[in-house]
Amino acid sequence: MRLFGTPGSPFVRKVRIVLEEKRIPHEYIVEHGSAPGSRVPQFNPLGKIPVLVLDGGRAIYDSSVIVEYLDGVSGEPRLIPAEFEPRIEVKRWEALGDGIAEATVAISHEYREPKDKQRSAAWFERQRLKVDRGLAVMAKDLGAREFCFGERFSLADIATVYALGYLDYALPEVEWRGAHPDLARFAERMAKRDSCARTVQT
Ligand SMILES: N[C@@H](CCC(=O)N[C@@H](CS)C(=O)NCC(=O)O)C(=O)O
Repeated sequence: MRLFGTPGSPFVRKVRIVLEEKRIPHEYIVEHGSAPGSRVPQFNPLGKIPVLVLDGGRAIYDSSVIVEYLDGVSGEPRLIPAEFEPRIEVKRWEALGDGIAEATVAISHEYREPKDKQRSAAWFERQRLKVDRGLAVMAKDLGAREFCFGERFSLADIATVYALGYLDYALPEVEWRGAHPDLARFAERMAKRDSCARTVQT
């Protein structure tokens, strides 16, 4: 199978951590959907990365569906619980990670526009609130526990890793560590994990 993506994308990192955790053989192709001649739109009509292309040519997107596919077709370690309630809870963490990452992507892309073309201060404030409120809920729900959900590493932990990692990468001025020491402690521990260390955005 082939994964199309770029190292800067938090959603691609999500999938790469899952591939590493589950040791699934694959080819990682660094390609953005809007690059001239990109093959991404041919596999994902939305032109977005990540997109996973199976050996027979079947394409899977977006990152949530890819992760569910990878977890379903391979064995241990299971990253999404099979049982209904735990499954919903882990997927809620994923939604939170995605939402924080989406708001961070939106802010950092907007910063690249010339000052006079940028959106209003109210728009920036709305995006920033998504990040701040999202982090506060992550911190509260994690508390002093070792893992975001249950007693073992899961997609909930991965969601927190790519959301916080992308924040550091794209908006380093957001000082979340001081406000959320539990998240800081968690991030420090996760940074030592192979799958997280190998996919870190620099
Ligand atoms: N919900 C999608 C989001 C993917 C996404 O927004 N990818 C960005 C890169 S971070 C992209 O390809 N953007 C190009 C575009 O929107 O045209 C997922 O989880 O895969």
